[in-house]
Amino acid sequence: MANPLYDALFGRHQGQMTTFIQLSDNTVTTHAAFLELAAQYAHVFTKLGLEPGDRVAVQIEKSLQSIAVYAACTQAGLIFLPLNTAYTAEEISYFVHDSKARIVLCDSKNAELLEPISIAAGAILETMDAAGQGSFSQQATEMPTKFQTVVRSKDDLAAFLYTSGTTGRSKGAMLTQENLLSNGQVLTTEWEFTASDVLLHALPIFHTHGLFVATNIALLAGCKILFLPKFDLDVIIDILPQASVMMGVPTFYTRLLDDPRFTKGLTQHMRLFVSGSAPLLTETHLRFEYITGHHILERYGMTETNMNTSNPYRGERRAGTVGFPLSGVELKITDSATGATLPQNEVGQIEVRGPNVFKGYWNMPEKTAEELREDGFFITGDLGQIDADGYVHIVGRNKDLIISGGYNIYPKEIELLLDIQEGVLESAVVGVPHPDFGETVIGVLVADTGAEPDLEAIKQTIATSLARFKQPQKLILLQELPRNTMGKVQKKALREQFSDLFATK
Ligand code: MLC
Ligand code: AMP
Repeated sequence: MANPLYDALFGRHQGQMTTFIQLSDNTVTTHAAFLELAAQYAHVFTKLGLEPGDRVAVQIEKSLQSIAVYAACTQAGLIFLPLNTAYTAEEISYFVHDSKARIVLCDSKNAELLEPISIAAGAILETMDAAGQGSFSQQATEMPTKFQTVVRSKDDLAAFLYTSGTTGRSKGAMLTQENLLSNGQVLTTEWEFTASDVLLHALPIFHTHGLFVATNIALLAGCKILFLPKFDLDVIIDILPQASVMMGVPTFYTRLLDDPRFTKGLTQHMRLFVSGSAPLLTETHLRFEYITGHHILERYGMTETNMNTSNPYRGERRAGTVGFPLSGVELKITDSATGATLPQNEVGQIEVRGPNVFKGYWNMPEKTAEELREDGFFITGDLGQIDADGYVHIVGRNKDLIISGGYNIYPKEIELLLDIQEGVLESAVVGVPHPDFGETVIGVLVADTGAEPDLEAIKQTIATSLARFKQPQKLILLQELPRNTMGKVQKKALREQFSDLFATK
């Protein structure tokens, strides 16, 4: 095939008058019309001088047009690099410089802020707002609606997704056409998607879950997407009768369960509810079953690997587990000190291998070597065990990571900023239980001798550097940080000490 990913996701829908996307105002776009728009965008990229393999950094709101940008990148052989809309200019600057992006596509309202950054990085700046309008779309209107698809192989890179790290420096995970395609195909089959499904899509599309799981599956199955800009409880409840499948992070499901309108009657017609990106509490799984009669299907994945495991579509969906390795994915539990495979039921680090596993971190060979073994196994940083029936349980993390509402936050990045604030000697950032987001961020500070750090001023200062969801919900001043005999900060003790901070809604 000329371009395996484009052909499988998009090319085969050429000329099809089937509905691809339905927006919240009920306007629909057919596959055929969508592909014409994507082809026009591919022409704009070419006209701007981009060549296959170039990175396209995109920080725009979720829209039909933003999906067309993804399709255009695939068709033109460009590397799609989506960025969280919550990122600050400082964060964007890092990603654009690190990836050496050739173009930055941003919302018109951020253009003034991002222009100097783009210029400094040698990138072109174009705009696209939430309605899909801007300098980029403007140029597309004059372009032909057909584009000669650029030839690619399955090993060519299709996307970079940045993921934070324990060192505080974000890493660009390099994903190939095969990584995305193989995973999408396996999920489409295992979750029995067909063209008659209707997918309720309220996830952001700058992460694996909303883009490579939800969108790619719908494209592979050829089904319709109810495409919502974000999770809005009222809209979801309103539109649910039109859907057959919904995908979400646990926060989606706890919010729905807390609403009296969410009943068995409202969900009876649904074929499937999928959860992932963060742990779904057993209690939530059971409450969902009690209210709706549906068992949420929980699966487990990550940026570097796409999806690794899933509870079965047919068969027992076991609460508190993430099911079995997907077809083609090998998963083992190993001893973190020796790397030896551990027997069933023993807790160790989760390692995975398969066509889903990424090619490494962009320009970080050492980081790649630390996590991706020569034999192809990727050390996920998650701790788990496999029970007697083969179900994988995630029991913790070997990495210092907080997951808030499905977003990953690495404490190191925040600690590095807190440590340099006036009057601060040192800091520790931990995640504590939160009724809506699962976990939320708090920062514990120790003052320099005799200093009295101004916590409000610190909050304001770090807000210019960190996306809102990473900013500590609370800063707490302590005399000293708890340490073990080796001098290492005991984050577990801090998590326990402050576990009740957000206990009630
Ligand atoms: C928003 N806020 C958050 C937040 N989302 N704070 C902490 N954690 C979050 N996840 C903050 C906003 O900055 C704002 O702060 C306030 O909460 C309300 O903002 P909002 O925009 O109204 O929030 P809402 O729309 O309700 O968003 C919450 C959410 C959203 C849970 C619906 O975060 C979401 O869609 N999360 C999904 C993330 C996801 O797709 N993850 C997949 C990663 S891929 P203030 O103070 O200004 O009011 C991956 C691999 C895999 O992990 O396995 O899938
Ligand atoms: P990210 O790096 O944003 O892709 O997040 C990946 C991480 O999310 C994984 O390493 C896990 O820690 C976590 N994760 C994803 N799905 C699940 C799940 N179903 N249960 C528990 N943790 C999950």
